[in-house]
Amino acid sequence: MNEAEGLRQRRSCRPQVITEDSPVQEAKDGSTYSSKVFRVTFLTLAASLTVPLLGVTVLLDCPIDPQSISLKEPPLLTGVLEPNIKLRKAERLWENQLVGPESIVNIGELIQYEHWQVSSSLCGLYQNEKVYLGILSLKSDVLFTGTADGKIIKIEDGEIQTIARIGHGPCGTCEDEPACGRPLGIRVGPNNTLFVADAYYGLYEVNPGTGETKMLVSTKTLIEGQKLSFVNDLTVTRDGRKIYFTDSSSKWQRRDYLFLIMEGTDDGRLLEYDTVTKEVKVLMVGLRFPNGVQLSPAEDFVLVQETTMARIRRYYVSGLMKGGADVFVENMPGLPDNIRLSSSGGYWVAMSAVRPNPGFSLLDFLSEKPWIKRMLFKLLSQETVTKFVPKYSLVVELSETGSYRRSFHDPSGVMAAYVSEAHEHNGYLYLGSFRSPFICRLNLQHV
Ligand SMILES: [Ca+2]
Repeated sequence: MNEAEGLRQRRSCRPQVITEDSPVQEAKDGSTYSSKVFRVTFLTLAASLTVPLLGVTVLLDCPIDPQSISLKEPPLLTGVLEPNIKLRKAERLWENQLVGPESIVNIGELIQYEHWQVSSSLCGLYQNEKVYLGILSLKSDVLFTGTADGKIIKIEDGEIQTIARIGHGPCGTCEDEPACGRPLGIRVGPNNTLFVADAYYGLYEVNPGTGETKMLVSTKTLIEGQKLSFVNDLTVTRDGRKIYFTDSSSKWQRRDYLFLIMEGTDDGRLLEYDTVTKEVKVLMVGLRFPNGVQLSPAEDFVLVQETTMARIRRYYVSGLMKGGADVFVENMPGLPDNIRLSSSGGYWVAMSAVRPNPGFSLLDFLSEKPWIKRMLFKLLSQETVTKFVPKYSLVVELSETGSYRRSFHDPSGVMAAYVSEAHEHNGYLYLGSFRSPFICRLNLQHV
């Protein structure tokens, strides 16, 4: 129904309210004049608002086709999952100097160089003399991350430097994102080369010294007849031969991640790229928002975060179970993003949305009510719906078998917001974020 029709309805109802409330009728049914006026006015008002609203919701297109998803009751936040404020002990680094550092790696560089001293001559009359002083070694800790404005940056001695860019500007809005590019997962391969998963462009190798980029898998190439629309994360074998990576959806792009979650789209895949044969294989299909990936320390399986289902799947890549798959952790207390190794042989999992229990979980409430989701997205934008999802940052450490070891919380995301990854390095957890303008660093000795 359009606005003009709505107005016509309201106009046709109003006069009747006044004229029908005659003293004769009042005497017949015994009700007071004022209560009847109130009742009729209320019903008229309700009808005049409901009818156009229903009309609008029926006529409007819904951008998603929501599926009913069955989730178990969320786990109780007790024991090791008991809420705390340990994440608030983190410190913010490089605030407002970078945006959305989703994934983080460190390269501990051992730089060796010959040290010469040049003795200068007076007024350049004589040729300079170089005196050899020996080999000098310098251990430098360098951090790399990909940001929301499409850059791959290097942070050394506190200084931020852009080393590469896979897409091109302008950047900054959702419309710009496909051309700008969005580096998400980042890993270090053998010889300190970087491997990057760009949501819009695909899989790339980046030279951290020169910034030279080399395309490995393009999103323009169909893989088994299906396109890659949302390349998310990657994990690399120690020998650099195989790269396992996720494509979260072939329908939705990164900028529409809320549509992907709310629709429950199940077209995500786990893929394998062979750096020698250059072949891409599909290992898993039918995943609902496959996100972070991590090879086990023994490199016998790959863990895949299945965000919409709040669980971690496992795919065996070697040994007797090769080609098999099972669930590593089910029914998690939040929606898992990236997963990284912990120094104790387990895994760090970052979550930016939790499923509180006790408490109300909007995501669980909506999971089996596709009609509410349809109505919601007919009327509201993704950005508006996002505001209804409470901000809550949660990082859990899992043991090698998938049990919870410890958890760090920041209810309301006061210090660490929108966490996407927990990367452990030298006794610290570096917390990546898909939208915050900083990196958080948590000293593990203080929690
Ligand atoms: Ca991710």
